[in-house]
Amino acid sequence: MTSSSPLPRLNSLTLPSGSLVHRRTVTETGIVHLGLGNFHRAHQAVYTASALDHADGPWGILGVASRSTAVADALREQDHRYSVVEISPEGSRVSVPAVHTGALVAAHHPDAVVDAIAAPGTRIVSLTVTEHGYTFSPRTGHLDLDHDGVRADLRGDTPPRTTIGQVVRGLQRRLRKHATPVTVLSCDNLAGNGTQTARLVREFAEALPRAEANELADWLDDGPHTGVAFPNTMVDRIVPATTDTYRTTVADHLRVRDEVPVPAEPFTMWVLQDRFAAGRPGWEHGGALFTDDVEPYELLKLRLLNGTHSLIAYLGALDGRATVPDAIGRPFVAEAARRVLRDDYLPSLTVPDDIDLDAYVAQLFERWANSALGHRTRQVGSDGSVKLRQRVPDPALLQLRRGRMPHHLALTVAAYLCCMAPPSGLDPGPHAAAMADPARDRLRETAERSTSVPDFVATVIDTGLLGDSLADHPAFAERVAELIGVLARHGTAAAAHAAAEA
Ligand code: CS2
Repeated sequence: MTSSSPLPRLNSLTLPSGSLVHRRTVTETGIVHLGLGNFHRAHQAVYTASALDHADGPWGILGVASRSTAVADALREQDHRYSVVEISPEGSRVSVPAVHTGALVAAHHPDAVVDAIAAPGTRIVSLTVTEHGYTFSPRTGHLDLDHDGVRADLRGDTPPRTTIGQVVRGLQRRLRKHATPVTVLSCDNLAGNGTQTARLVREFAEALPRAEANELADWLDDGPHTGVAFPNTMVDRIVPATTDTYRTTVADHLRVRDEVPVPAEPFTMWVLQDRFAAGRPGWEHGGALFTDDVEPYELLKLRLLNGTHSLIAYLGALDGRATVPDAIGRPFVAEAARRVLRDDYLPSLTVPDDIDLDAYVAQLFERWANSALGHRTRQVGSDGSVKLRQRVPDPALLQLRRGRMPHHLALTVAAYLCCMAPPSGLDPGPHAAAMADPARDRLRETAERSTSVPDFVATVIDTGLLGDSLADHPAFAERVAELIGVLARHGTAAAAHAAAEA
């Protein structure tokens, strides 16, 4: 804090005037949102605030955190207010969306989540649970029926704990009580996120005892009786983790204490299919774009931004860089980013007519270089086993089938594996060590059992780290292994040069 006298806590009474505070009082909950992290609070919530500024509607949001109590507790203490701090090199801009009507923690109140999804007033169930939260098998992409949580949720003797379990049990209760239509809206970085969510939901429903499966089948079917819509969406805004710096910024700007502000870049984009079963807020008033054909936008963003982001994070971490702007500031990382984007991702894309590609790419580099944001390599590098599955295999296969080696996609996988299970002689450093990943232990065990780096990479690819199909192209695993060898012997920059020179 910059002030010596303690500041009052942000809440509905201390909302200061003269700042960017949305002053409405939202009372009716129409949206149940699973995943109360920073991204949702700086993206969908902000669009919802703009929609409600334009016209009232029943679009208050009940935010559901999966396990962590910190945000939900703080929000309750702050009458569900928090601030969004937009950070650019030119300065910060603070606003308070004020669209949440409640906050709960699913792990503590699992049945309340099912009830909320089933409530007649709920029109949209939205999700930002990260790639990891969808409990699909990285190998097959299907619902992971061996996952302990999925198995428990299918047995159903306790309230559901997985996202897909919560959604299906909520829909089941809804169907039994009143069968009012509802939209399930995935806002995560999955290719075809609505389509994938619909499939995972149906796979869960089909794995239930026959009578329950039959009961749900019609309602979930994409046919005339369907009661549930699953629109596809492309979401984009870089949102780092909260630190004390941002709490101080809010204190300076608003003269109140906010324990859970959300930092975000100024850029924001949302493209959605307009297929809602029970209405939606006027998100277009916040700048959202509605179109029938979301896929080209999704793939453009998922590959050019997210795919390249992964390479920047892994190379940067191995090079000792804590943040994405520090990493992209290294000329060899910037060059590798340019090459993966242009040579390996771009040929797999159809660029939407309204996107000026050169401007889009130039803007990506500016966004990554936003040093005021301090986005950490460890944050982008976490959960690589589930993220890379969405980013790398399809464009890699396209190139391999055309007879071309996607060297910088191989470099992405090589750098990722060096962060997770480094070959002997390589110290990946603290930023790689801090990356959380559900596959880390398995990758280490595989490395220990392997006779050589090529043997390790082949096993990892053959056992489906990037889906099934790359196993048909052993040259890809060989190239990954070569680049790991260069990285271990000569360093990160040398590996990037080796990828570029091939
Ligand atoms: C990042 C994304 O962590 C990651 O994997 O690539 O979170 C990225 O910052 C957002 O998708 C930007 O919209």
